[in-house]
Amino acid sequence: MENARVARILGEIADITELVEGNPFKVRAYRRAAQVVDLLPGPVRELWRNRQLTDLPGIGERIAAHIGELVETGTCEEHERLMALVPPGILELLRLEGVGPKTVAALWHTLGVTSVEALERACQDGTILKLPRMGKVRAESIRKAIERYRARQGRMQLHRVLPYAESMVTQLREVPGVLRAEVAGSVRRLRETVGDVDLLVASRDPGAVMKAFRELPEVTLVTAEGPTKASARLSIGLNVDLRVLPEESFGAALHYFTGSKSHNIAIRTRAVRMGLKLSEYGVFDRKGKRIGGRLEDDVFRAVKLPFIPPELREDTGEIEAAEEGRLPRLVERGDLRGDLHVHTKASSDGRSSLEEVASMARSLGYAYVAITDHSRSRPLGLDETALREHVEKVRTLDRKLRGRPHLLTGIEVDILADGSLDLPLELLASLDCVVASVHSHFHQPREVMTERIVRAMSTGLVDILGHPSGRQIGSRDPYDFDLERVLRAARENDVAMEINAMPDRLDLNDRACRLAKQHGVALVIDSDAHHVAHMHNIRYGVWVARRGWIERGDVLNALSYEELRERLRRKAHRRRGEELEPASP
Ligand code: DGT
Ligand code: CA
Ligand code: CA
Ligand code: ZN
Repeated sequence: MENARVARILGEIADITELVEGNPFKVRAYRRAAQVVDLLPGPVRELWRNRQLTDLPGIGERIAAHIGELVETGTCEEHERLMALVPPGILELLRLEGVGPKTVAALWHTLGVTSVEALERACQDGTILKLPRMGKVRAESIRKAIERYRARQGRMQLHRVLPYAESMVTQLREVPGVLRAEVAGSVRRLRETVGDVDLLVASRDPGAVMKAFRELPEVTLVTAEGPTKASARLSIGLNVDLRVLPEESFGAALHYFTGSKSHNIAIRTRAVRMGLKLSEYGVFDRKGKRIGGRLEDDVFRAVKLPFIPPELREDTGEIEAAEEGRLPRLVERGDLRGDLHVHTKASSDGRSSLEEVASMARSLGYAYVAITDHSRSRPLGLDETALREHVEKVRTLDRKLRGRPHLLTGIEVDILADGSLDLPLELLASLDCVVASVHSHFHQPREVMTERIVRAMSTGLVDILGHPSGRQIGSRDPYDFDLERVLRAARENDVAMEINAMPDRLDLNDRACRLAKQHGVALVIDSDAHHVAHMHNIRYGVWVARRGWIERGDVLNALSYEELRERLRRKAHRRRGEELEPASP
């Protein structure tokens, strides 16, 4: 419930420490802990109450105690102590790309600049040039960073918002007189970021709903209120809009407020062409007589279309597809038969044992899971010898498990700067599943990065390209590469593109997934779990796939174990064939 808040406060402890005390170990520890908490699929409160916090990677006794304090009291002494040391607003400066703690400290002490607004002014009137080592080029890049910051401001990642939205809906459903309550807007469409939360309620007693809304623990400040509408600020710093309607309008309103706006406009235009009027209150005929609106499907039926899943409602071809009966049957969480990218304790940053991974896979209903730890170039990654030993362990446990679930041997092998793979090819060829990923030299020029990835795939040894764009939402932009060129090479070499389900990656994103499908490239929805708890995050990847029009048949890990084996085996055969008979240039 409050993971996002706990993560934010741990992150602020890191930021202020970096600014005023500068102990780099402490900074790194808190930053890492913030990320771990942020990516947890369940409430951090439960882990604290069950004394399981210190099982998590990067959470020691000290940080666990802070989290406990936060969970129990809402504040934490260390955070308050540090906050008192810096002017309010200064931490926001650290959110600007290319502005680090050294610059922020200089801005503060030399120019008295302690907020984004003040920095913007300093850029405009040139006072920023008084800072040591600050030239026109650097000043301009700071100005651009402020622009980008403003553009992304106010949107929040879906996984941080969803628990709040769900909790509010659950509480509103309990209010006397309430018949239905749903989340609409971008949250229902499962967009990766959310501008505000839209809630809809059908009730016989709007007054009771408004009162209950004001009293929701998630709501901190009601900013506008009428008899059937309200807007408020949430504790996580986002707005929420509430609409209360009579039951007969609920379906029409659900369609309208689910959006997107451009989808609505297209549907409404279609309705007008058919001589109908469509609004959030219902569907009406030429004479103004209500012909539907109680159910969302009334809207689609009135305009003679099948139901379009909310994830597709972006006016990017879904209406035409619906008309022609070619709407995709979107992949579902239940279609997935396994996870092909999971880390264990064997390499640096994994925290769960093989046995724990196997047992989590079993409890998720998987038939198989691939063990893909890091290769030698990453700190404490596996070298040849370590990988051979690890593979033996995986095979031994696999025999013991007798298919509950099947374990696949594998690796997440680094694609080195020149496109070569980080381990000997014969060794990679002996594994069941090879994920290859870029983890370094992110700033290569476009052509170099593209060729690097293509070269790695043309070894014929790569089954999956891991987190293909390298982005980390809110902290690292995707690297510059030619996605279409990579997709063509993926198709030629039978490489699946990963949809990495880590909520701060979601990589590929929805649009790129759709492009991959159009290129005839398979997708694979992976957790990239570094702790078994992360394996639950797979749902975020499923949502990206759904927004990318992906069906079960496009997804590698929707194959049964036998089908998957057959496919990996075919690929291995082809590989050997090619070695005997090198392809002509
Ligand atoms: P967000 O909040 O930026 O993540 O995105 P949405 O889609 O949730 O947008 P929001 O909250 O502004 O509005 C919710 C829905 O209400 C939107 O998806 C479609 C509908 N809507 C809002 N404004 C208009 C409008 O001017 N025309 C039409 N046709 N629909 C609108
Ligand atoms: Ca919204
Ligand atoms: Ca809204
Ligand atoms: Zn990786």
